[in-house]
Amino acid sequence: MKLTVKGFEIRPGHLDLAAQRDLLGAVREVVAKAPFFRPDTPYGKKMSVRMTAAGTYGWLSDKSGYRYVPNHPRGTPWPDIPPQVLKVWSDLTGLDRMPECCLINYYDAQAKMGLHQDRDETDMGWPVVSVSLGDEALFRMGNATRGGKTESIWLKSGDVVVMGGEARLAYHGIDRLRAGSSTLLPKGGRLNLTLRVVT
Ligand code: MD3
Ligand code: FE
Repeated sequence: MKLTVKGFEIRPGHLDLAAQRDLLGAVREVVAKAPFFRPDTPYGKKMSVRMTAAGTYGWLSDKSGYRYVPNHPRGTPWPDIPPQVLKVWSDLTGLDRMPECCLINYYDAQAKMGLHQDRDETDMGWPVVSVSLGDEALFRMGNATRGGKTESIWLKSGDVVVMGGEARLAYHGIDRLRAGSSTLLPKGGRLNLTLRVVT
């Protein structure tokens, strides 16, 4: 099924295998400096998705809520966003302004992300760019208000999505992974990079 929400632009296979491996190498360097952690939700459970970030800000969830912070929970600044990642942003958005956050989500075979809006950024006029690496994931998107119809699409390794316009404020989430659908990550699972202007 093709998503029909205005402002949702998918580039299937934007990254070839060599580019995916190159990005994966860059992500591993970030993760070596800023290890994955499982954020606490404000309602007391841990998220099933593991997270870390690169850039001047990383996104954090804990008992006090959601926000962007300049440091990893261990107290060190987030690593720089790798140049290969910035190139994806520039190539797809054509913007002069660079993203301030590259959130890195890791999904194991059981992980999922409930329907939510991304609204912790100052200006929702900037697009969000998402890069999928590894196992395929069932992405679901609704509208800017809760409830109502949703549409689903499988995001595959190398796909890049640009969310702007109405899609920028649409509810979205990840229902499940198709475990074993990609060999990019030796231990399986899925990485998602989301690039955002935060301030
Ligand atoms: C639609 N990540 O990090 S990426 C998130 O696959 C997030 O890890 C999912 O939702 C993931 O917040 C979905 C696709 C995506 C990212 C940001 C969006 C879709 C979006 C922002 C607004 C609307
Ligand atoms: Fe989101």
